[in-house]
Amino acid sequence: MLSILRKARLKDKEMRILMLGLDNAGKTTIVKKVMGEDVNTVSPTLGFIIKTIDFQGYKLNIWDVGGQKTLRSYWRNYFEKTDALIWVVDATDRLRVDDCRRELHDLLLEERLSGASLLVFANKTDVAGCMDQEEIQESLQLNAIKTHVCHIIRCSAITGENLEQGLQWVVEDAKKRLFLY
Ligand SMILES: Nc1nc2c(ncn2[C@@H]2O[C@H](COP(=O)(O)OP(=O)(O)OP(=O)(O)O)[C@@H](O)[C@H]2O)c(=O)[nH]1
Ligand SMILES: [Mg+2]
Repeated sequence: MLSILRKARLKDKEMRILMLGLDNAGKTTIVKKVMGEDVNTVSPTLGFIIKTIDFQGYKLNIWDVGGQKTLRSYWRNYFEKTDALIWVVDATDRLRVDDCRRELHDLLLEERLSGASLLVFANKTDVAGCMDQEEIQESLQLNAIKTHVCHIIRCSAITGENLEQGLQWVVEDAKKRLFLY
């Protein structure tokens, strides 16, 4: 039933994307940059923000949810009807990479997210000395993920590098699934 509804929405060229990750990862900055808004005025998200982006003929409803520790228990309120999950990682934050892995793997156990594909944005790669894609892939144990289609891409919300390529993957992957059912 869920897959039928999902398919119907995809046919309408509309997708619901849930964007999560630890606080300070750059989720809100990514959304702002994609929308062409000023990225110098972001502040921590205390609830959630929904932004609709028109992307290659698709209407992407992006749910950007605050990642502070005290807010993470609310993430579950946003799982319903998610077509794709975007997990944003701060590539400069080596100290919390274990935290980041735990939160991600916990999330993937959630049944309501079982049909969603996963894009990992390795963000802030404009910063010298940050973790590279391979290091993040290892630290987050992305290769161990068997339950979801998973793709990692390095990006920068400040320069805009690879943001569109990331969304492109999400849309392409959704299109592929449309023909699977
Ligand atoms: N250098 C650099 N800084 C970034 C990048 N993306 C975000 N930042 C900075 O990181 C800080 C946090 O960004 P936010 O977008 O608020 O992070 P968030 O993930 O939305 O955080 P919460 O809302 O608390 O969950 C801000 O000071 C941004 O300017 C990036 O790609 N490169
Ligand atoms: Mg935010």
